[in-house]
Amino acid sequence: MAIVIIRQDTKIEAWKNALLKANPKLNVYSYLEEHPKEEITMALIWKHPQGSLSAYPNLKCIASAGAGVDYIFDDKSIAENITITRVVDPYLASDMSEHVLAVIFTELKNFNTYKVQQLQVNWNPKAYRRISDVTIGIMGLGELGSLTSSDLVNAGFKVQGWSRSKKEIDGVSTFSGDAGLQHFLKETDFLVCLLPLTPDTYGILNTALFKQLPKGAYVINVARGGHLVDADLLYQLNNNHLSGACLDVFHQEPLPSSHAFWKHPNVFMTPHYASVSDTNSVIPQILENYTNLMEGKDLLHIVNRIKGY
Ligand code: NDP
Ligand code: OXD
Repeated sequence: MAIVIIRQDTKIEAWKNALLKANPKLNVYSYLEEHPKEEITMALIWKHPQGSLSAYPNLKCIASAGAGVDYIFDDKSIAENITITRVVDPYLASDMSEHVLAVIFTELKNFNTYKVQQLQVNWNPKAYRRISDVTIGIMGLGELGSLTSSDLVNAGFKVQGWSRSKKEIDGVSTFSGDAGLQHFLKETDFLVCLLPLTPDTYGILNTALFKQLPKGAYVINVARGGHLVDADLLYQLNNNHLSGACLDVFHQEPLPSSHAFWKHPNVFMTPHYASVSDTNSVIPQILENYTNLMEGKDLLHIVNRIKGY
């Protein structure tokens, strides 16, 4: 039995070294080196080349090195009987929560406006808002959304959450399903998308949804680019229904240089780096799953293929 690491960024060696540091006897390979394909039972992957997993006839588990698995479902060559797991990690959740809080405070205090004004040598005070002035709405109350909601409550915000099934989170007003969405949106001043990307959630951030937010609402998309209809966001920003947006994720990454978001004064962008799997923190769950796989035991953090997350 052996593990292959497949990803197209520069992090293969870091993951391989971290696995070997934790267990020097492990058989672990980069997909770019010569390796015995029939021995591979687990593939640790992140945005792999589509079709590349078909090279492994004895593959039993695909372990996503991140929380999202939409890129795995996009690969139609993957056999139905292979178990898919994903990362559930305290740093992944707390890093995301810290990112969302930072964006909201930056906006309340007008820091982006002041940075632009500073570069123009322009001294121009603008009224700030307080925590008590706004309601935050979190779409998706899973591992990341639930911690983010609780941290916002602890910071003093009024917080609402929306998910597929109804959730109970201290201090958070929760809504679920299509019926709950309308009520959730009408009071939401800062909308945070933390949904997985599935056929049900693709394009959910669109004109029909934006129109249900109060005028001046601010949109934060830290989930996937596919949730957002870019043209609809631009339209609502340009007609001043929405006051701004902070985007970490895009349909195409890196975002093409010709895209209107780059130069839009009310769009603030980060390069898909809101929260990144911490190798040292994540390795133990990968190794535990590898051992479980060898011993025929249940795996941790299995993705539900029907739900798509
Ligand atoms: P989880 O699977 O733990 O939670 C998903 C939540 O979304 C659940 O509450 C689920 O509802 C809800 N949901 C799913 N489908 C629907 C739907 N159709 N309608 C309403 N609610 C729905 O995911 P995580 O919290 O771990 O991660 C969320 C996403 O964040 C990831 O899929 C990934 O795309 C993104 N991400 C982005 C990062 C970045 O750096 N930008 C980093 C890490 C993750 P229910 O509880 O009822 O099932
Ligand atoms: C993830 C991500 O899904 O980094 O983990 O986007």
